[in-house]
Amino acid sequence: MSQSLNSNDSMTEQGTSITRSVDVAIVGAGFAGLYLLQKFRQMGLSAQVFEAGDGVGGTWYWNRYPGARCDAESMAYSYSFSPELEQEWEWTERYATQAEILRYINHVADRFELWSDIKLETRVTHVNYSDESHRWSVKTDKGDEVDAQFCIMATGCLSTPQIPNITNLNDFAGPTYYASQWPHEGVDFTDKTVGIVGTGSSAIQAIPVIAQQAKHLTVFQRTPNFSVPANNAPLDPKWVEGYKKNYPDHREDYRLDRVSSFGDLMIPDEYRGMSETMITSVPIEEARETMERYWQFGGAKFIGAFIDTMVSEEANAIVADFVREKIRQTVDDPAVADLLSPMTYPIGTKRICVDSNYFETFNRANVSIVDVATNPIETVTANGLRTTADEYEFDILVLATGFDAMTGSLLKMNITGVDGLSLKDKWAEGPKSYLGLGVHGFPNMFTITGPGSPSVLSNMIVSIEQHIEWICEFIASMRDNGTDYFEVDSAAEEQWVEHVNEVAAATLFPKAGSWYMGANIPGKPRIFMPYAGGVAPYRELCDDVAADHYRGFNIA
Ligand code: N01
Repeated sequence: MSQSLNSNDSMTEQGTSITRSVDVAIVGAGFAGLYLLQKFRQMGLSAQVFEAGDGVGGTWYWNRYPGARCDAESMAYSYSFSPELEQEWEWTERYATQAEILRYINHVADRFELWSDIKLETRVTHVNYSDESHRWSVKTDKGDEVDAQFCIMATGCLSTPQIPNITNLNDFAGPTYYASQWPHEGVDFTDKTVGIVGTGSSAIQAIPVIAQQAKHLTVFQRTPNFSVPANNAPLDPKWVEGYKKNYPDHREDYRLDRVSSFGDLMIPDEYRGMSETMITSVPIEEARETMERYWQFGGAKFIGAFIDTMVSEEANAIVADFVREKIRQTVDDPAVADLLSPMTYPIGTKRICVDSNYFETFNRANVSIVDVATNPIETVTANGLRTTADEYEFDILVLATGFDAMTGSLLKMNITGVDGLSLKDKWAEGPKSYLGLGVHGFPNMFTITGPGSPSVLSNMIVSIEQHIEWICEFIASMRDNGTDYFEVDSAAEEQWVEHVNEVAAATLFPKAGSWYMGANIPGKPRIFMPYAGGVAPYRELCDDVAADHYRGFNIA
């Protein structure tokens, strides 16, 4: 099925809409979309990127809520593909703020002159494969029509906000803000009373900051979360200088999982690498001492202090007890501490949160917590909301209610493949893919960090770069061999899905009603979506597939 790539690259501007035939259509201009564009240009391929936001940055464009910052450390949460870029960019804090990351990604778009092939404020509405031309047609809400050999979904894992099914949500007379769609001009909470629904990572970052400004903040909590202090700090320029000298080695450590997936840049040497110790094999005092050191060091690395935390209930309970004890020590009111202590799922099975003064915030006189698990929210009212027990009034409503994770954005786009098969139908019982990269029935389509890959269990930038480099090598090898068509083999897909499920079943992850499991979205199939086998083994496997003539991909 060989057609010469890049042979039909004509661009016609029709008013504000584009009609264009390209080698690659890319959906999304976050970290993945920008690097894809840069790579394809280097390969001499034409590409068109569509982005719904009016700027680049993806998750960092949308999530501007107060206190938003990354929970992976900044020196590692950045591209490694350009030595010049990594040397010239100066991160200022251990964990970068959303604003700093957005500046970085805009700098990348400027530096590599990416803007001309990105169409902003444009939402992709239809993505359809033609059985006749063997090409993809991509249509948008602005009337664009792009015809492409390959289509790549760089849509992010947490980009479709969940609208909570709370009765009369629109009845609230004051302003309502979603954490994931925060106004660019910010929100002034001075002298305002505020209600916030949700206590996930977003709320846990926002609550301490809103509390400092608001007259009163009421937190409506359904499920408490485990959270570890970030111990954020400015980066020491001398330390950064030393780190930058060895940047390639540090990057390799991340690629090969020689550090925790989340990051341990500033960690003293004795904590480097993944723990080899089982908590159940050491005396409890020694276990507590180790946990204390990790706690003081700060960050999500805490969850990797012992190797058995995510696979043994006994081990997990020791770690969870330690954190609950920390909550009791921090929160003055024992009843509030009890409410904030997670009891219903193993630690780490819902994404561990990383905070700055979250539990301390509940000692403030202007902060109160309402348990909406015991007394569920009945309805939003004009002045606030009513639970089965009481009525609450506030001026501003904040919803930090999460996302339709990993599949939400893909399923919104009306993607159809061979014989008009829709991705929605194909995934009706949960996402199925081969390596989280491709889907049987959807030839020449790739998903970046899709379900079935480590994605959200890893440093996203490391996984994004791995996927993109693997895809580009695949496309280059097809070109070298005079081919330009692939379809995932159905049996390879089945086997991979089975493997992903087996690996998940060997962990405690399925024991929580988490967004990893699709459990936060009513009616969504409960399947553990990411691949829990680890970043390094996964990379090795992908490389092995490539070396074995792209085993599992039928190429023509
Ligand atoms: O969303 P969540 P998030 N009534 O789904 C509650 C990444 N992230 O945006 O648990 C009442 O975790 C819901 O309650 P429950 C990170 O991967 C990263 O906070 O369903 N409550 C929960 O408390 C993270 O895991 C960073 O019972 C309702 C909350 O809303 C992921 O994004 C920062 C409700 C949703 O929590 C998602 O985090 C932020 C209802 N009807 C996010 N519906 C960093 O890098 C929902 N809830 C630091």
